[in-house]
Amino acid sequence: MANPLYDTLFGAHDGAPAPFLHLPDGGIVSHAAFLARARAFAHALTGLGLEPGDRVAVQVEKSADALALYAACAQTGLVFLPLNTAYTPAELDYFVGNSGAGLLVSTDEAAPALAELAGRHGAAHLTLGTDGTGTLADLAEGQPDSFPTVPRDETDLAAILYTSGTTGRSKGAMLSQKNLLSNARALADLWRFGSSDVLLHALPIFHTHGLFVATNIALLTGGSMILLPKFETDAVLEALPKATAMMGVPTFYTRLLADPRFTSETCANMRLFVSGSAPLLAETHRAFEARTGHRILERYGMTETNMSTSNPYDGERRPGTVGLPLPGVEVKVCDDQGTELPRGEIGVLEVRGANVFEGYWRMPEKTAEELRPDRFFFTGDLAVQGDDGYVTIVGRAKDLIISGGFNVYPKEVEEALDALPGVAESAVIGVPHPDLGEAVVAVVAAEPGQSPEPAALTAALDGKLARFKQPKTILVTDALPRNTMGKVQKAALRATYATLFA
Ligand code: MCA
Ligand code: AMP
Repeated sequence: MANPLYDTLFGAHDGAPAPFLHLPDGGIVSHAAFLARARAFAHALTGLGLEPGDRVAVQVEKSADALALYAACAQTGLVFLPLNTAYTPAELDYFVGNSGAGLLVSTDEAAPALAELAGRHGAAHLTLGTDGTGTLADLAEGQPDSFPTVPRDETDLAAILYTSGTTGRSKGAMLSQKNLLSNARALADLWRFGSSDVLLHALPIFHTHGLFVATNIALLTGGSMILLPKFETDAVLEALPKATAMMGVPTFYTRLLADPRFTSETCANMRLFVSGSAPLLAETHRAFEARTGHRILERYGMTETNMSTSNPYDGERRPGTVGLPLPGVEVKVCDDQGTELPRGEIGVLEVRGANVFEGYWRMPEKTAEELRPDRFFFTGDLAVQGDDGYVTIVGRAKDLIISGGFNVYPKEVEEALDALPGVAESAVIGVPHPDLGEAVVAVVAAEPGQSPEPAALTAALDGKLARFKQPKTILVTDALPRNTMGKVQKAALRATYATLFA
């Protein structure tokens, strides 16, 4: 195959009149029309002088055109680099600089701040709106209807997704065509997706979950998606009766359950609900089944590994577990030396397979720290595997907070807080939250004689950190609790504030 990713996900549906996207305004985009739009974008991109392997950084709202840009990158051999729409220009600066992107595509609204930023890094800058507007759309106007797909190998990079780390700057996870395709095939097969499926898509499209797990499966199988701009309960309740499948973070499911209008009737046409990105409480699983008769299928993955385990479609979907390794994926639970532990013991989960990424962009040392020479990837998640193979995620060896499915690394928030006047030091923790699963909370020790106001600290973080990373609550104290070694006792803080949002 000349370009496995493009040919398999996109080109296979060339000319197909079947719907691909059902839009919020009632419009329908067929596979054929979607691909025609992608070809026009492909001409626009190559017309800028971009070469295969160049990175295209994209911070745009969710839309049919945003997905067509992803398809155009696949067809031209460009590396798609999607960015959270919540990131501030200060955060974006790093991603554009570190990736050496040749092009930054942003919204019109962000253009004034980002055009200068792109120029500073030697990247071109274009805009893309949600309604067919923007300078990329202008360039696509009147382009020829055909485009010769650029040949690529399955080991070539398809995408880079930045993930934060417990220390230091974010790392760009390099995902090859093989990584994406092998996972899409395994999941579509396991979850029985077909061309008649209608996937309700309310996730963002700048992460693995919404972009690769959801969209790639619909593309691979020639199905369609109801493309909602975001999760909003009313819109989801209205769309659900027309859908056959939905994928979401646990917050989607707790929000649906909190609404009495959500009943088994709403799900009359549904065959599958999938959850991931954060732990789904067993009680949510049970309440969902009691309300709808559906057993949510929980799966587990990471940006670096795509999906690694899943509960079965036909067999037992066991609440509180993330199921069995996917076909072609090996998992093992190890001690901190990397030695495999007997079944039933808790350790760090390691993963190997065609799903596992190629390494961190231009960070060979970081890659070597987490990707072992035998290609097992160190996930940083604490897990236990039963004799029957089912994996349960029991915690995290890494200092990570997952809020509503978004990852927040305490270190990044602590560094931003520590730099503010009146702050001696800070400890950022995740506290159980009924809606978000975990909420970001900061405990700040004031400098002697100072009493910084929480509201002023929050205001000072604006523009520095995306809002989802900002603490929902900042508590000011005289000193942080420390153990005899002088280390801040985050576990004690978590226990103290465990019921803050109860
Ligand atoms: C929005 N806000 C949040 C979050 N989302 N705060 C904390 N955590 C969040 N997740 C803040 C906004 O900054 C804003 O703050 C206020 O909440 C309202 O914003 P809005 O956009 O209306 O929020 P929402 O509609 O309530 O969004 C919550 C959400 C959304 C629906 C849970 O965050 C979401 O769709 N999450 C899914 C994330 C996801 O796809 N994760 C997959 C990555 P203010 O009022 O202060 O301005 S993980 C992954 O891909 C791995 C591989 C995997 O396994 O899947
Ligand atoms: P990300 O870095 O955004 O790819 O997030 C990956 C992390 O999300 C994993 O390392 C886990 O900590 C967490 N995660 C994903 N799916 C699940 C799940 N089903 N249960 C528990 N944690 C999960």
